Parts: sequence; C-alpha cells; structure tokens
Amino acid sequence: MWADLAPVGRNPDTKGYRRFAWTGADADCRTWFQEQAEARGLTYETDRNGNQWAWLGDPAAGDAVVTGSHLDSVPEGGAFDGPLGVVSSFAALDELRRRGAEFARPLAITNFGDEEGARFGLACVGSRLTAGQLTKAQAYELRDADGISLPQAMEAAGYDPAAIGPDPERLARVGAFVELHVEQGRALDLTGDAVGIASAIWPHGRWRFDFRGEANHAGTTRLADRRDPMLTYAETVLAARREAELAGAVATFGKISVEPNGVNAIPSLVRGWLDSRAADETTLDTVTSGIEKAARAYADRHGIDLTVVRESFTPVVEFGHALRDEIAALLGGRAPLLGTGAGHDAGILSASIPTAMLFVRNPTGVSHSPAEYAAEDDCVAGVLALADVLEGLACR
Ligand code: HGY
Ligand code: MN
Ligand code: MN
Repeated sequence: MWADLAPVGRNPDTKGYRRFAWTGADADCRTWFQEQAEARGLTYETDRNGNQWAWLGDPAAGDAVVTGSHLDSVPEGGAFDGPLGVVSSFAALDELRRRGAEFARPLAITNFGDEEGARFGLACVGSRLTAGQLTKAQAYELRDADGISLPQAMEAAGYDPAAIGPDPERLARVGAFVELHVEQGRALDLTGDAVGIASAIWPHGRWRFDFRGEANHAGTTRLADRRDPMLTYAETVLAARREAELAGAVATFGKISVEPNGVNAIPSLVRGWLDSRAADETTLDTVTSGIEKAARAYADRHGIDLTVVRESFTPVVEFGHALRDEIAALLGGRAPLLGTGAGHDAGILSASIPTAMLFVRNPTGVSHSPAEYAAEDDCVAGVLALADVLEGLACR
C-alpha cells in the first residue's frame, strides 16, 4: 500500500507531496482507497460531503467503530501526515482477519476530504461539513488561489456539491472514531515509545491580514514618499514571533501573496496568513489580539490600510476520557498520553461523537515537510496497536 501511494502527487525534485482537494492527485488517492476497499470485499461509498467510507458489516446497524484519516496534503507535504492513518487502518483490518477476529459491531475505514485546507484555506472541510461546523453557504464561499469555488472544484471532480451539508444520520451510526496519525513533534522520541494516545488538541485558528498601500516605482519613489505595505507586513511577522514567545504559544506567517508582485515595484497589497495556536483559548486570544494591535500601530505609522479577517477557528479539544481510558487499557497501559498543536478530523468530530487518536513516533518531529518520517518498525507497531484497539472495541 505504501509503495502504491508513494508516487501519487509527489514532486520528483523535492519529494514533497501536493495532494490538494479535488485535484488529479487527490482523485488518484481516492481511486486507490476505493480499490483497497473493494479488494477486501468492503462496501464502498462516498458520503454527501465527499468523504470516503469502506464498510465491513451493515452500515445501518449503528454503533459502528470507525477508523481512518486523510489522504490530502499541505504544499510540499510529507508522506505520513494522513496516509499513515488510512494505510494503517486497512493493514489493521488485515491483521484482525489474520487473527480470525469475529466482529460484533460494524467497522468502517474512512478518508476524510480536504483535511489540510491547502487549496481553499480552511482545514478539515469534509469533517466540518459532516459535523455541521461549516454550513453549505459558508462552504460555497470558499475559493482557491485561481478563484475556483469549492462547489465548482467538487463538481469538476465528479461530486455533487448540491448535496453537501450536515450529516447527523451518518454520525449517529458511529459509536467511536479512532484516528491513527504520525506524531508531529518529538514527545514519543523523548519517552522512547513507538505509540502514544492523544490527550488534547490546542485551540488554533487562521487569520488573513490584508495590508494595502500604494504601488509605485522602486527606483524613483523617495523612501519618505512611499506607502509600502511590505514594511508593515515584515514588522507584523516580527510582532507575531514576539507575542508567541511571551505567551508560550506559536504563531506563523507561512503564506503570503503580493500585488503586483514585481521585483521593481513597491507593492500595492501584501496579504499574509497567520496560523496561531496556544494551549488555551485565553492565551490564543492574547497572542492574536497582541499581533493585530502591533500591526495596526505599524499600519498607522506607514499610511497602510489594514483589514484582518479570522478565516477559521477550532476550539480546544479534550478527547473524551472514557474512550481514551478504554484504549489505554487495551494497549496494556503502556502508551503515554500526549497533547498536540496539530488539528485533526478526530478533533472536529469529537464535538459530535466519541473520538480518540493514536500517534506513531516521528524521530525528528518534522512534519508538513518532505523530511517527515516514521521508521517501519514503528509503523508496524502502530498497525498492531490499532488492531488491538479495534479488536477490543468491535470484536467479540
Ligand atoms: O494544520 C494542522 O494542524 C493540520 O495538520 N491540519
Ligand atoms: Mn497536516
Ligand atoms: Mn494530518
């Protein structure tokens, strides 16, 4: 399975992945998912929001145990973030069949669509729509960098955008969702464990800062006469670092667009996207309002118009203790509990259904980069841990 997926959407020069929602690479990943489902005799379906499901047992029976993750990627992403969870789910099912497990509850494997939000700017679109945390009207407003709307992209990929929206009936069939994911930090490397269990996800959000100044000639415009939004942007990036450091949080400007984007032109517009995360919502609010305040002060000084739009916000997620403790017991009480600053579909769905997560050791902690890595032995340990969990939850 790993070898099948390896070339899909990979940049041959950098080895980074570009598997953006509703593109050709995403379609190839989806075809692969369907083939894996059918090869195992599972009942394959897509839901109204384009998430893929592979069922063992009757989907309508209720109280299903569901596992899976996502197959899309960030720009120049790694191989593991998302696919490790989907591949491990199929491998765990193979392991359970090898063990001769008898299922007492339906089991499903999922691929949630557009988890990273790399194309339309909002993360976890598939799970947010399903859980009713993103309305159809809001989803219809999402546009990619070329101005293509989410419904247009879905339609071009062969899905029906008219059908998208909350799906409480589907969620009502799910008794538990367990997502396995590569760790995106070094906690397990430090504890010396191959597998851990998630405790909580930091609250996080994305804000768009539009700095508007005046385009002008880079050679002839006196410094004193400029209204250069790049300066205000640069000062805001430094303020973000400072505010995050003061609060023990993180804040990142990782995406920027510049108009007119000419090497010999003072920009008219610099648009920067802030990703900010903290252990609690009060701290996150302190950090983001501190950054915005600093940006406004700089903007006033340089004659720049600034607008700030919060494009998404995900509150803190504390995974439910009942399922978490059951999983910990199924793993013999050995797996450590860890929190994370990364967002996941399991976090979104936790507001609607019991969810839990397993993390697999990442020896460098690097993620959202082609250098993301997990050792094969640890991946196998993850599959066996997931199989133990699914067996405990779903089998007689
Ligand atoms: O950005 C995130 O936290 C995630 O990996 N979607
Ligand atoms: Mn990710
Ligand atoms: Mn992920």
